[in-house]
Amino acid sequence: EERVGVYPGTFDPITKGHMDIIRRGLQLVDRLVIGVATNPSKNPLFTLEERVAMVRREAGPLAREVGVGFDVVQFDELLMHFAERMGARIIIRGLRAVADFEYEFQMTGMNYQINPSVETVFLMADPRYQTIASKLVKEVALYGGNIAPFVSESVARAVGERVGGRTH
Ligand code: COD
Repeated sequence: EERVGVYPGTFDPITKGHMDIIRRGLQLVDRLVIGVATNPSKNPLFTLEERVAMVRREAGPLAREVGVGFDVVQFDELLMHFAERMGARIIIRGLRAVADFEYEFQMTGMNYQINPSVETVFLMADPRYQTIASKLVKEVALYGGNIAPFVSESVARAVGERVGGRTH
């Protein structure tokens, strides 16, 4: 049986932290579905279509490299319903420092009650990428800071154009 994993997120925008989790996640499954959530409550900088395209462009080559099945799919429903639709038994999440823990703990606990047959797996990024957060990337760009250490060149360009800050 094919082992399918879903890595869900907002990816506004996709960072080197996300990429590191994707690289690790690809080692654990036969097929990885990256679920890009609409997440209107986060008031995203990029549209859903833009985020899906960015994730596909950034992460597609990684998946091809390791030869794992790969899909980027948008979703606007309960994560557990999305996972069921994708035939996934594994949810992959990244865990940063203590701040993430409470939120991830609550979500995983509730998701488990919604569907106990889906297991959530937490992965830690390489220390170089552990502190990267999409929200702060946007803030740094807004004030004209250099975001090159945190996102790919092409994402940096897209963020720079969107916020009208300098990209360096
Ligand atoms: N290092 C390690 N991990 C990282 C890093 C980093 N530098 N940066 C991000 N991550 C991890 C995050 O911890 C997260 O696990 C994942 O990457 C994605 O991050 P984001 O910020 O893009 O995505 P989130 O956290 O906004 O995604 C939230 C969901 C969309 C998954 C959530 O809102 C959801 O499930 N929505 C659907 C509705 C639902 O089911 N709600 C009820 C939940 S109980």
